Amino acid sequence: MLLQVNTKHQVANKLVQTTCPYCGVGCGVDVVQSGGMTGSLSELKGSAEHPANYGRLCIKGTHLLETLDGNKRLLKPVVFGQPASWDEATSIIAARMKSIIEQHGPDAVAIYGSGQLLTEDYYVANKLMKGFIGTANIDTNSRLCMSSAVVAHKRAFGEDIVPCNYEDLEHTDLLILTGSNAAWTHPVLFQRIERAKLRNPDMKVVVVDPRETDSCSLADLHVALKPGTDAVLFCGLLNYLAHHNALDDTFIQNSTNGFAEALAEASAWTVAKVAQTCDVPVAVIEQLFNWFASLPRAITFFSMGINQSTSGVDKGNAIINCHLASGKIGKEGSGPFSITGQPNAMGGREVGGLSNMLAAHMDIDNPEHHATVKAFWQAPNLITKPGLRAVDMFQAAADGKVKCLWIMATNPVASMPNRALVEAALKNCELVIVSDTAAQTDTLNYAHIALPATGWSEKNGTVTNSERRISRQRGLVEPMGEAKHDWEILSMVGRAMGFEEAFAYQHPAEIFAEHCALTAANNNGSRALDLGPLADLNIAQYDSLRPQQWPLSNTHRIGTDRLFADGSFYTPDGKANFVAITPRLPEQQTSAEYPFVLNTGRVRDQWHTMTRTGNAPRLLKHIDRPWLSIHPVDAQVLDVKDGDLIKAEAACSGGIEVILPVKIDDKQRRGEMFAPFHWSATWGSHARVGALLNGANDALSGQPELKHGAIKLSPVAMQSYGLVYGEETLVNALQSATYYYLNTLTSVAACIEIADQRDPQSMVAEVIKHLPKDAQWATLQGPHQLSIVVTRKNKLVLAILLADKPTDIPRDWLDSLYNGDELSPEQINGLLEQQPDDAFLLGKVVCSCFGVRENTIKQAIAEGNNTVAGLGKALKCGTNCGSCKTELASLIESTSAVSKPHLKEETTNEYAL
Ligand SMILES: Nc1nc2c(c(=O)[nH]1)N[C@H]1C(S)=C(S)[C@@H](COP(=O)(O)OP(=O)(O)OC[C@H]3O[C@@H](n4cnc5c(=O)[nH]c(N)nc54)[C@H](O)[C@@H]3O)O[C@H]1N2
Ligand SMILES: Nc1nc2c(c(=O)[nH]1)N[C@H]1C(S)=C(S)[C@@H](COP(=O)(O)OP(=O)(O)OC[C@H]3O[C@@H](n4cnc5c(=O)[nH]c(N)nc54)[C@H](O)[C@@H]3O)O[C@H]1N2
Ligand code: SF4
Ligand SMILES: [Mo]
Repeated sequence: MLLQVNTKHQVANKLVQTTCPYCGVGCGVDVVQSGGMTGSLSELKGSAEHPANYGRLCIKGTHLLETLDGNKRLLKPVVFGQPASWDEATSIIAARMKSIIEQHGPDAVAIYGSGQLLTEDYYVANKLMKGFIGTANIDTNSRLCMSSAVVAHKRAFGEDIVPCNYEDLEHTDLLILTGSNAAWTHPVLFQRIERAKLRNPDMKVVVVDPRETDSCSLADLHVALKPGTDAVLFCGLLNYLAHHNALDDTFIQNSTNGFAEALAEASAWTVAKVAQTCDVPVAVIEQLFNWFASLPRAITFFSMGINQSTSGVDKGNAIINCHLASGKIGKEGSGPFSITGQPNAMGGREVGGLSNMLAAHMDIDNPEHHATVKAFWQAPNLITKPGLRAVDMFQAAADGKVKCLWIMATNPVASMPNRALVEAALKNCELVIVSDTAAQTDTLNYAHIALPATGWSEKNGTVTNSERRISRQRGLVEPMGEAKHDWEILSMVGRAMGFEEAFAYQHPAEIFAEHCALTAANNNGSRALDLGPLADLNIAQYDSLRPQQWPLSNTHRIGTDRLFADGSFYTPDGKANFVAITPRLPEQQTSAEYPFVLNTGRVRDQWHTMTRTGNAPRLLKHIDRPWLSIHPVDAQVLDVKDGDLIKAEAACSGGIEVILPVKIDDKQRRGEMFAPFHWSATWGSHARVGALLNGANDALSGQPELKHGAIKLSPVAMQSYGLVYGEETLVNALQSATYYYLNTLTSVAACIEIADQRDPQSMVAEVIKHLPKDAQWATLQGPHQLSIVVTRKNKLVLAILLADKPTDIPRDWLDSLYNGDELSPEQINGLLEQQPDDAFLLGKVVCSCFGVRENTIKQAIAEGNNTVAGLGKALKCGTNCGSCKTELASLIESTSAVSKPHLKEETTNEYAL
């Protein structure tokens, strides 16, 4: 009998593998594709065999498919406000750019790109600018992210190389997380660390962060240091190692330069002086130093709390110095581990996508490298000098020197410091081109030409993760609308500018092959980045490329797990360099007028400016609003309570008002405030945190100091507070009626939180003007609140719930009433009285995957389920993506009142240094 083959099923369902587009962990993702490239995607899971994640995903990765909303996409090119064809758009860009170059020279043109571009996109952008247009004015948001680590690597190792790999995290004795909240920002690595500690309970984890973050759930020690003092801490460690017989003299002798000078500079930093300067108890410092000196293996995992600093490069080298001195590098479970933020920041570094790099880890000022690249590209206009770095690029645009700025895959109006300057720069430019996937961003508001780019699931190419592993991001569906790939758009413009041959690409495989060939050109072992063995892949081989770690051996095509294992480095004499460090304070210092430190960063479920994660309602459940966290003692002094609005001002605000709801938080130091930077003007009338940071940056790396602003605060008195919830068009119509709003979208309806200087009663007239004619409405006015509930055929259309003080009405409750069912009279009354029923009083959702709420969890803990695994068994929470496990652990800790013996003491901290 013939076996019946169900061909329909085979065509319909295919398991495809790709890579998550968010963080630098670079997790492999499996998706079921139904109906081919024009079909649909479902059943997204972590790839079991991908070495970055072995099947795990965090919450952002898990909910990727929910972010692909076509309504939020830019679908057609728009040129000076009018829809245009691609030919029109690219020929206008080429003509305008050529005329600007003719009049003002190539440096009047700039590209501001992104670590979220694929390697192929990046390669073409870099080649076009540096080889053909003839300017190095191509920089990226990676400047804001890891440029300090790049310079620290180059100074110490001779090349921008991250020596460690993820497995090292599982084979170490001491893991220091410094300036990293990995539990929220690199969650899959954090899960790997968690598992490693379970397997080896002797492994020590130390968190160095002014705030007690969720990452502390795993910490044996939390060093809550005064912000900006990490270089002091690591200089002190170097000094301690020298005095405690913990140096690797042979390694220092054979493999390094400059030890004596570095130690001499660090010798002033005794434990007592470190403790005093970092404002941490002596016992805490001693414990950390003792562990580093005595445990055989140690990793220092560092991120934005180190890099985003005016002395970020020095901090990186202060860390590397300690690893070189103790020989804790190039060995399993040891090394300085700079963790990258964006999915392809590493790929960008590989192609040379920053303004001070040439290409393929080759240098602008090296004549041999220059000759190699010139010949390889057949470049008519190869650059001879570095270009502008991000902050300077926007300054140059504001000064009229840069006249054409092409912004690609980044949202600088929201994410750069000194928003006032960035806005002025874009207003001043003759031509602003923005390539984005989203239809609305703060930056698109300034675009003369908006170009729709393909996004994740459509894009096709490669990315490199934090451990140098190259993976494929595969095209799974056809581009939405008229969107084109970034490399395609750049190539079209390149051809329209007359460089037909150099930009004739038809497929990303051709670009990848060319990039790999360039890394191998005249290399002969002089650069670790040698992808030569991949330079001859054809399209089919490229399509089936499996994750690869570089450097690649010519014979075996396998990655070298750990670099520097042989004690040799990529400097001219093959030795690593110690760098003598004199710690410096942050430049944005507090003063009598601006007395508070502003720290900024990330939350667990949002990605940057929320153009993607903001589309997934589930990702807004963990935290649904911006905030400014304030220590309870400061709150008392400022006379503010949870939910009150507070205005933040900095010397550089430039008239941009920033107003945020207060969150009282005793997990940070007095005098220091924290705000997430995710919410932008697209998400709220006054959520523009970048306006509070002045753009001060590291002279060596150009990386801005985003963790240390100086601000003053004043409570904002409003007469009315509340929210408007319901049909999107009605809610939007009411935005104009509000002075202040936060904008969040729930699963089914639109919702804005508002505050207004008018009292609730006098707002009514304004509100009623907008009510739909075909609807019924009921109001209830009490002494302190006013509600309007609008229904159509008894179904909820709009609810306006106002009060004379901040309210906290659960969005989920409103969602459940807006489900298309008729409302009961009790439900309408509940709404009018602004009183949710019992089911909604169970607290916020902690586990978004299974919708498990805080109070349910606390109840279960009280009943004896005081392990994360136990809670998972009882309630399922934490058993899918696992992102909430750290929060479950903190709930267990706070609820069961059995706290770990953290080596922490109350210290009194003054505001000023
Ligand atoms: N959920 C989520 N994950 C992300 C991202 C996201 O947007 N959302 N973005 C990705 C990107 S691009 C990046 S760069 C990474 C960033 O990842 P992280 O660097 O982990 O994230 P941040 O929240 O910016 O900052 C980390 C911590 O630095 C601390 N810090 C501030 N000042 C100091 C200091 O002086 N010393 C020390 N030691 N610590 C300090 C802050 O309190 C904060 O907890 O996250 C990546 N992952
Ligand atoms: N205050 C403060 N500011 C910060 C930071 C901080 O800690 N504090 N962190 C800094 C850091 S580390 C980073 S990395 C930056 C991140 O800041 P941004 O890069 O500005 O943030 P994103 O929201 O990721 O912006 C990416 C944009 O590209 C679009 N996009 C997505 N995919 C594609 C694509 O394939 N092609 C194109 N053309 N567009 C695409 C998105 O819709 C979005 O508009 O923020 C920096 N700014
Ligand atoms: S940790 Fe999360 S955001 Fe980062 S790559 Fe993995 S799934 Fe994506
Ligand atoms: Mo970043």
